[in-house]
Amino acid sequence: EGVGGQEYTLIKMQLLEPYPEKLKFLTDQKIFLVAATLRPETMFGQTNCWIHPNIPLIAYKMATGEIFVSTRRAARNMAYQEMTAQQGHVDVVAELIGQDIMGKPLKAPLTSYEVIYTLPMLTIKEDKGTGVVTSVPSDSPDDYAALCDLKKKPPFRSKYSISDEMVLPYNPIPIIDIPEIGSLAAVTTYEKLNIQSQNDTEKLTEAKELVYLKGFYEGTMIVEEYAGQRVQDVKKIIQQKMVKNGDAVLYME
Ligand code: A2H
Repeated sequence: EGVGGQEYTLIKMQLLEPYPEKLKFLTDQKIFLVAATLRPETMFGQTNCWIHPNIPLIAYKMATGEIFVSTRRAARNMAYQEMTAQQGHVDVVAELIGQDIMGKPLKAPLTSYEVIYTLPMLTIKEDKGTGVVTSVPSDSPDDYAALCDLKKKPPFRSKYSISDEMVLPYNPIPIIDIPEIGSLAAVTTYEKLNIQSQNDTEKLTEAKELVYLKGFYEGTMIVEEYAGQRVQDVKKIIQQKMVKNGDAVLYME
């Protein structure tokens, strides 16, 4: 678990009050679920935030005074990247599991949805990124498959106390156009390969191979201020803008 390999952008998804039971004592303090992404330019298309119901998470204080929520492993890495007040030390304020903050409202940068919700994804890995994943179903087959599972299966929603309003109004937002695939690449590919669920691993691997490379190398942005620009040309610009605005931080692992 060394520092210095992959660079992720951590998207600060702000938890809205009233806070869930386990975080109530932090009322009036700013709390962010921090989602690790390799595709900061896709944040215009966020529809929800994925967490795993059973993965342990912690809330901890950053050098800025803000509270972050992630796996303990990611927090430790941040403590060695000058993000916590004391080098190598994590100031833990609460211990949770995903389900404790499931179905909660968030405010996320760049997306056109004013409020989005934490929803369950069962394929999240505990040992990668922060354990918190932002969902962009227009461009990520994993995200679209998991969103479809929730939309298609009311018992899956109720199992995790997710209400219809947290899922049904949220649809993929066209943000990137890819030649021959179109502007909802993940949706088109999911349908073409007849993917059945988020556990349809083989087909999802194939879908991701089709969508990711083409999206990055041949994709063109179609959101207003970046319309017509190539994905690879705006990725860094959009990342830096979010960092400057306090909506994101960089993180290595
Ligand atoms: B990406 P890599 Cl639109 N478990 O963000 C499972 N998946 C995780 C994760 C975890 N613990 N942490 C991060 N991820 C996802 C956006 C996106 C992403 C798009 C397209 C492709 C894409 C929206 N979700 O990733 O194993 C996050 O999803 C392509 C690989 O470090 C993160 O970026 O390569 C990506 O996987 C990191 O995966």
